[in-house]
Amino acid sequence: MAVTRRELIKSAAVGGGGLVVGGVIGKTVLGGGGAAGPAAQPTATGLPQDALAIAKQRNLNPGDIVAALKTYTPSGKLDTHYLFASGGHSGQVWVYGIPSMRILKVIPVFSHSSYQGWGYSDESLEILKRGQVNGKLTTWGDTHHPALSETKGDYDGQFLFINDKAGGRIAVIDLRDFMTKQIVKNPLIIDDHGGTFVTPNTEYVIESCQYSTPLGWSYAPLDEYKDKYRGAVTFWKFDRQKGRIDPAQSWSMELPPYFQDLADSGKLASDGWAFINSFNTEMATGGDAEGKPPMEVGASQRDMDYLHVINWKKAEQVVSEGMVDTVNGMRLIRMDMAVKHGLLYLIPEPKSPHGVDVAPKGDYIVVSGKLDPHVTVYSFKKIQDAIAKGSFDQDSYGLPIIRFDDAMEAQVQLGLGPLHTQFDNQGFGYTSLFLESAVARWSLGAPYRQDGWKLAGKVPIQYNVGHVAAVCGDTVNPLGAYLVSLNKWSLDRFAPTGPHHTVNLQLVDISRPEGMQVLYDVPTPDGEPHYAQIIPADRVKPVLVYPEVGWSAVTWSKDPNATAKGKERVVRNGSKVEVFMTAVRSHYTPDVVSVRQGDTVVWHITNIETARNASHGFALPGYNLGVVTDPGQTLTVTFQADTAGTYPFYCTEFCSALHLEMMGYFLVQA
Ligand code: RUQ
Ligand code: CUA
Repeated sequence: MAVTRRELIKSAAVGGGGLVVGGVIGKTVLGGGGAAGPAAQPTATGLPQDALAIAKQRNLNPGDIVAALKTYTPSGKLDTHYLFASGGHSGQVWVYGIPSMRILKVIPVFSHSSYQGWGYSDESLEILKRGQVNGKLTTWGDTHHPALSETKGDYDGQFLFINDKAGGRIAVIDLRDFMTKQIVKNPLIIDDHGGTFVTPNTEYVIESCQYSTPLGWSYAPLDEYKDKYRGAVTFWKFDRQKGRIDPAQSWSMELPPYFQDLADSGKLASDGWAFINSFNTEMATGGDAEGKPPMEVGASQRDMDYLHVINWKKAEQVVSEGMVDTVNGMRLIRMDMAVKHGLLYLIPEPKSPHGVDVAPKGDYIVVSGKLDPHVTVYSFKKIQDAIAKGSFDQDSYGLPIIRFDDAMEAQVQLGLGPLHTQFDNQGFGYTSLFLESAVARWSLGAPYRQDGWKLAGKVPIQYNVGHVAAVCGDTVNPLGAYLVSLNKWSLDRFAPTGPHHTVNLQLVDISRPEGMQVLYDVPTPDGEPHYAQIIPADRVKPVLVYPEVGWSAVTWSKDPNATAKGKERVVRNGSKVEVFMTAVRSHYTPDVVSVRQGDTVVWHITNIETARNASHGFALPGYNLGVVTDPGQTLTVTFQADTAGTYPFYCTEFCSALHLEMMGYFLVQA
């Protein structure tokens, strides 16, 4: 039945959005009242149509309504910021929009994604293979810390780096198409944690070890821990022109087998330096079955662990002069060289430290001890003065230890279980309090604020907050506005879904001097984000279709196997069959491919669409193959036709009204 324009208008007038919005703005919220009349009748949702009546029935208080108005993003309106969050042991990266907290994309990195064909195309498999660990194709990861590329200490929106704690690996994602382009395996360490952090012009991507092993993780018994086990930090050289890490230009520094933890790069005042904290300077190795203290007890005996302070500019010099060993192909500065050339210093830091965060001007370094109610603030100037003065203590490896009182600027009591700190544009720091389930706001001393180092407020968080991320909150120009707390436990926040609970991300308004306000909760569907970064959306400039038809997302140039319309073909060469196929709504050309059992099939697919959104999938049941081509993209799948049979292939993306007809036959004759 055709609907007339008049009927449309009439239906809109009775129940439609226009009237209700008018009611909210014009009458209910601003003007009050207005619960009478037909709009007040409950609908099938059980809710009345009048805004104030809805608020009343849903038990929304004025704060809730303000939060809703600050986050609600009407259909068709875009978010103003991107949040790039690690996906924890999903091995992926997630992209959210702020303030709506809508999930925009999952970027497959270390793990397969059948939705995006990641790990099934030759191109993505090749990237995963280069990142193999111990010669094993490693199809998952534990992503922790995303780092946006920086220019002069500000996010430039070009690249994103992410580490895999479980594999000691780093990935490079190009934000032109939000795709992973490279995975590098660290040849010295089997796991990492202090990655990724970039130097202010993305000269280097920093990755440091977590759990010590002999370098290259060769075997050594635990009673040789002190002599044979080591930590390490790697400075991966980033080639911005190529958009790739260059392992040949990268180098590492040997560190003591203290479990290195979070890291941060110096900037402005401290440009050229890097900071890494550590725990287990006790060098505990477990052994509870033999009557030794359990690992976590053994690793928490001392009151102080060590902040590692590294002069990477000078280290770069030492590397270029060849004063290095080469271990597994990686240039390595040994500890004795580091001491000799003044590249590495330690500073005591209290008490099972976790986060280390450099303040926006690079002048202060903030360390959080998980078992200490304070954050400890070190002055970079004091550190430099202590180095110049040259009176140090020494650890058992002969590394110089700067005395705590010589380097410490302030200790600010915040609460229980401080972990990670971000900054805003008002001279405040924001520190997660894990044990207290809160975020503390505190004022930095001069030159940031005149009111001195002190706590300035807290907001409760649901629950067990790990990292926090504020807008550009770890750059030289933090912008304040929003903070997202990445909470480990959600407990009672969401409708239950069985015993495995989701993680909870909370959006917090930090723009108001009078206090912070939690605006919105969002459950994460598949992983545990550790760190995240927030960038204004207009700094990221992705392409909407690939620049030319026949484009390789990997080489960012025309793919030699691109197939133009009309040039589709099947080429047999002995037992190798090469298919040059195009995909366009709603057809594959060719749509019948016949081979003989045992043939090697190399199947090139070019999506010849130039229209935004017109992606086509390619599913080949029976061969465990499923890939997706985006508009303009060419990719390849190679496989052995090892099992005879009749295999319909089809498009997995509902691309058109004739999407179901977008299929063909792959015939394998015995
Ligand atoms: S972290 S556990 Cu950044 Cu607090 Cu990895
Ligand atoms: Cu192409 Cu569905």
